[in-house]
Amino acid sequence: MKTKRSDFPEDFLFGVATSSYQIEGHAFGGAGRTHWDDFAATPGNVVRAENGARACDHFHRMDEDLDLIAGLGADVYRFSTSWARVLPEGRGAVNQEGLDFYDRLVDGLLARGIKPAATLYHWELPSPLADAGGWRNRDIAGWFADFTEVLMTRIGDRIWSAAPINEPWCVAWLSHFMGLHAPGVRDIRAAARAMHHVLLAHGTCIQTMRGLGMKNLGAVCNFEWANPASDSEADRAATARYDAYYNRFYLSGIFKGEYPAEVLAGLEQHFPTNWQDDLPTITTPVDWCGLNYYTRKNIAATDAPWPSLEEVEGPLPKTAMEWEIYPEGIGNFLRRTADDYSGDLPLFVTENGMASHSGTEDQDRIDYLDAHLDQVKAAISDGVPVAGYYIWSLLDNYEWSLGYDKRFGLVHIDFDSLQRAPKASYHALSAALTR
Ligand code: IFM
Repeated sequence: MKTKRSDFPEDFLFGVATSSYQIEGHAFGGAGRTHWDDFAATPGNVVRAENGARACDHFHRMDEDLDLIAGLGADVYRFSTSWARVLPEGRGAVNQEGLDFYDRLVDGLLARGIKPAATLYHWELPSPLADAGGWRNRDIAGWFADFTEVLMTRIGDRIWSAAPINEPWCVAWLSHFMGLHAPGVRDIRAAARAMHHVLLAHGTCIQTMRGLGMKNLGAVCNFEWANPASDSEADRAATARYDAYYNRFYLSGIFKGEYPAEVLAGLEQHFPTNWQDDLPTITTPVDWCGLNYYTRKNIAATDAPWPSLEEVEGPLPKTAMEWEIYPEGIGNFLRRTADDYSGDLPLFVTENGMASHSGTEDQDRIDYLDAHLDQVKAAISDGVPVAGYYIWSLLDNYEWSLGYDKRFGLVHIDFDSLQRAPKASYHALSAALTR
């Protein structure tokens, strides 16, 4: 690997990221049913109808996995907590075994000198809350605040940083407009409501954690660089619409208390009545901003109803996800986020990485990481306050509707034996991070 820790500022943090449903094994430890279990059980939604019932069995192998993080030389571990593991019905009765699990995880990290960075929601909504309308129901902001209170009353005193929701675009658009993630809805009004409610729940969660005295609270959004498929005016306007609902909507809400004009043009009629009254909650101050970045999309205009666009295949080399490799995108987004939204607040690349078919000899992953870290370095040289970088992911894991085939891990998982095998990228990174 070309990158070295010494290329970055002394206090720059390197970490790895995972999420609960993708690694833990949701059948274990008294967790409740989630809308991902339901979505995966519905024929046609997920490759081979795979689900997270066993995943990497991190629930029983946590110590081995924490040793792998320590062996890498990582400073910080970004994990998520499952709402249904803590509150199996989403509300009411607490599963003490779930709280005990996250308590052991946090203590296990601290014992190894690794900072715990928690994300409260990474997509596994408890099924009873999905029955009650899930992200379409405004009450979710209160349900989420209650979950936050229960969880963080137990572990918040030892958490280094926390973010409410991973990738609001996926929670809202991918899941309620495109229908590709649970709950698999394809409905513009549902999507608009989910977009607004996910931001409202972000705000109530931040307020709850502040109330508990927690510090270092942020937001984690995902970004795809939007590139016009041609130079035509129509394609450029379509690209601006894509950029608005994908990349700018959530930052605009959180940092400016407004929604982009291009989004209001298509969605205002579908937002909840008096949505503007929620903006003070949505803009509750945060301490940092996290960017998840993987690829760019090439956008062309169509005659379909708003947003009247489609993605077209681009010419760049692709990962196993068929995503174009476009490292410049992360540099562009870091600069734009600081310039237009977050100012001097620390920025973190909270996810970056690739799915590869190369097995344990994954030089392609090493090259991908080097190329993206070069862009992060350049942004820092330009004065952008980037404070850390997390690789997605520590382990090969459950890649949602694509099942277990898309391997993002620095560590290979044999999904029969559950044996862990560090890949070439793990060893290269471990050497790069040596102090
Ligand atoms: O696996 C996902 C993760 O859950 C959220 N961010 C993108 C990753 C790769 O698709």
